[in-house]
Amino acid sequence: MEKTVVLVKPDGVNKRVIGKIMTYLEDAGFKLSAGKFIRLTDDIIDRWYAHHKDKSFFPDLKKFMMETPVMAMVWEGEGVVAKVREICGPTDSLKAPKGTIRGDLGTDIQHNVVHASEDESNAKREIGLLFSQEEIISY
Ligand code: FUP
Repeated sequence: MEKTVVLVKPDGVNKRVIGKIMTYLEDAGFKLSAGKFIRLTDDIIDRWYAHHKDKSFFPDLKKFMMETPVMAMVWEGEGVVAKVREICGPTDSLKAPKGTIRGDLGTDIQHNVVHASEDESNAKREIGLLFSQEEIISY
């Protein structure tokens, strides 16, 4: 079954909206396959955001992602990758419509509460960076 990775970022952890975020995804019919707090390291962030490494915002983004542990989750379901991206809304919380996670709970482009895998190949890559096979259950 298709899987995707969702991270509740440090702003979401500090705002205490982990449960709310899980409810958006459960209410959409998806199943939680794995979940744990992880303190992202320098090395994981370099690999996670390899495509952004040369951008001016990268040092700030890295610092932000290390402020607290993140709640890392694997969600499963039909079409889960694209549908979860829709539920999260566009990257910039200020432009995200109400009803999306970022529109309802985010603050700006950096403090956008959640990460969700971009496509299936990235989902597989991200699962491999954060989870072992034994940590993931299938329904
Ligand atoms: P997304 O796929 O929606 O997570 O967005 P991107 O891959 O484009 O960006 C990843 C993260 O970089 C965003 F979640 C927030 C951060 N970012 C900034 O802080 N400033 C920017 O101008 C663009 C992205």
